[in-house]
Amino acid sequence: MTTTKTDPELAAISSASHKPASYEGLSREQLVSFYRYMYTSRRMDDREITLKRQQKLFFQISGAGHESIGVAAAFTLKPGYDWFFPYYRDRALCLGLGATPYEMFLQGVGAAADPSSGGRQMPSHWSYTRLNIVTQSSCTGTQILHAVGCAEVRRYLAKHPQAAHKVQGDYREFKEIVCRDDEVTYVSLGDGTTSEGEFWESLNISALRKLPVLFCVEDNGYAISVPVEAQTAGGNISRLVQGFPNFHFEEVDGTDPVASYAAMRRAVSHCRAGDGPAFVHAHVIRPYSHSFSEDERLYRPESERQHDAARDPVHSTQMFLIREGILSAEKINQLEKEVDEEIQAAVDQALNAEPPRPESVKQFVYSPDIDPSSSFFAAEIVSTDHEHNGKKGPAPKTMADMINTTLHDEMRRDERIIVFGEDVADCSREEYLHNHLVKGKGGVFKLTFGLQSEFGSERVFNAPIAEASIVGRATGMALRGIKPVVEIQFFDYIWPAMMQLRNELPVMRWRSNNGFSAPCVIRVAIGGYLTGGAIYHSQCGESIFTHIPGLRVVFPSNALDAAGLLRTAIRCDDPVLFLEHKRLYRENYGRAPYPGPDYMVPFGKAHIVQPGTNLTVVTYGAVVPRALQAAQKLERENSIKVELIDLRTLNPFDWETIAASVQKTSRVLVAYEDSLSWGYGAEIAARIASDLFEHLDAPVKRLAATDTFVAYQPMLEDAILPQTADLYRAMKELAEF
Ligand SMILES: Cc1ncc(C[n+]2csc(CCOP(=O)(O)OP(=O)(O)O)c2C)c(N)n1
Ligand SMILES: [Mg+2]
Repeated sequence: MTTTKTDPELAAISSASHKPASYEGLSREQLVSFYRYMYTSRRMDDREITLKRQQKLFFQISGAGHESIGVAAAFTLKPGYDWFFPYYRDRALCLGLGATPYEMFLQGVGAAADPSSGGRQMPSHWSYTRLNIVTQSSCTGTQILHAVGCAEVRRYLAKHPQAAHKVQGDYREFKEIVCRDDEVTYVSLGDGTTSEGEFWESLNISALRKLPVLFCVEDNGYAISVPVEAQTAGGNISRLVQGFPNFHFEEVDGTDPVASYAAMRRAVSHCRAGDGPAFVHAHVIRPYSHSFSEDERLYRPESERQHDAARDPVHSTQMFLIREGILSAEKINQLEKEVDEEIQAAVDQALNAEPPRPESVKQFVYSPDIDPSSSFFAAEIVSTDHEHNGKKGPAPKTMADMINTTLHDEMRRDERIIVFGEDVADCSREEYLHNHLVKGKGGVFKLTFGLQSEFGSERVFNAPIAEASIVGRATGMALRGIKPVVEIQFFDYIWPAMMQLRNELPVMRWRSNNGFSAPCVIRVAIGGYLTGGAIYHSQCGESIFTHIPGLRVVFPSNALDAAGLLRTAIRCDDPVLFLEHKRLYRENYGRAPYPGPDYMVPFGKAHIVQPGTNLTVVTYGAVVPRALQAAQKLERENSIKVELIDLRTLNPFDWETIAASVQKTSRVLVAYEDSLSWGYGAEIAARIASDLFEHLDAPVKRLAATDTFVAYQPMLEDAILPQTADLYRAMKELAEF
């Protein structure tokens, strides 16, 4: 037995939910077409397995046993209208929606013309832009949060239809929004995947926001070798999810085409009507091993496999058609012959397809349409003539105020921007705000203060404490053309979102060969020097993210740069991790007058904080003011002139400015707040050592935190993080080397 349900129970589910005579609204012709898709799907799996044995493709994972529920979903949803986040067993679904066998074989052979990924992803990693089938990864469960974010777009545009308008001059020029007011977002997953936290986060948020997400759990009783009773408490996911409000629930024999169709139809109609999410739990089988690389006979006895085989949906549907007099055995033979010929032709064609060019590997890591390093983003400061303290000229703003003002500016300019995160709203209980009973919070650092009051609760709202979902939902929204500017409250708590930040958000464009992309901004409060911040409120760790291709990483050191860089981050077409140093939020250093609502700073352009001739210091973030103090003291006391470079953005970074400076000074110190070993400065130091060796008169030096955590006791914190005195000493030693 592979499920906790007994056969009579399954039979009861099946017969209770369909009346054979009317086939639940499926016509006889539709049933024939239903079977055709099922048979095509199975034959394609078989064919791929043969091709894999012949080493003509490189991997195989089958959708065998999942065909009925897949085609049922395809028959009840609309390709290019509804949205699809399928998983790897959804071949039959994708065929039913309009993907062709040829397209699928192209992915198998890794052809340049593979519409899903251009040879970048394994087979069965579906992505078809024309059908709204969104690129998927191999990670179990990450896609569910994307589906949630995607479904939120319908909810948002219902209230803000103007947001869909196309606008020239920023990412919107390249991001079409098409949204239907009754669209449904389908997402599928296996029984094992229901153990992932992202699944539960998705259920919660879909229920909370009454989103039109159709969850389809394809329960084949196994997750590789782990049976469902060892995976799911009580062995049945339906029982566990019953308490979520606003859901429509179905539990169905997913090998039965008519019952599957009926269940899907009810689920779709609940979602379409806007009544909330739906949950279809389909009991299916897995007649083949997990994948080609796996042998299920190691953990499943022959008797159990035989038992599964008796429920094979392709076989039982064929029998059903004959029994009902819908197709004769002869007609079935003819249909199967036609399909076999179609598959043969598709294989022949795919085997002759060109592979991708090796030179193409760097394409689509970033947007080909907007280069955030270009001079387009070098917008001028517009001076504003306000009075302040009786003096002429605008009041200098802190970095915190400047970020807040920039968010206000950009939200006024661009209705596609949505802000959410933990505590970012002014007040979730809107009536308190409206009745002026409270002033509002607007973030633990108050950076988003007043946004909800100005732009409303559909544009600015609190998210559950679930960081993966903050990034995953943002990804799903951004895929549709919305621009989420979300907040992770503390860098120290970014780690639950790591899977989304490493394997999903920055990979969308590359893995779909530019079919999909998810430009959005993740604002994160980072860093120490807090006097009491301790281990879990002081972390850096930026190099972990600069190591991720596809993700822009920004780290401003002053108010003006924060405004200019945040604007570039929002208007550009790539995902951006925007790191805001908490210690700099309200510092006197780096305050600046408001530069106007269009001020931008391009990425990858460092700022020379002060020019010098004896020594170069390369740094960023909160080390900048400390290094400046040290450099000024060094000049005062020792007449050593330091050229201080503030990188401003870490990916991309400004190699030209570093190289020009080191060629001039021949000595360089790379300083950063994070712990020394494997840190961001290691890459810069290695590059200087490798490319500028002949220009150096001294070894490349690094100064950074100790290889420990950041302690609470201020004396320990001082000893751990690089201080002005440490910087002074290191600069002096290097200058005197
Ligand atoms: C996050 C993550 N962990 C582990 C894996 C390896 N893995 C791939 S499929 C799989 C089992 C999934 O089981 P289930 O969700 O039941 O889907 P099924 O393959 O049975 O259809 C595992 C553990 C993965 N791909 N992603
Ligand atoms: Mg499974």
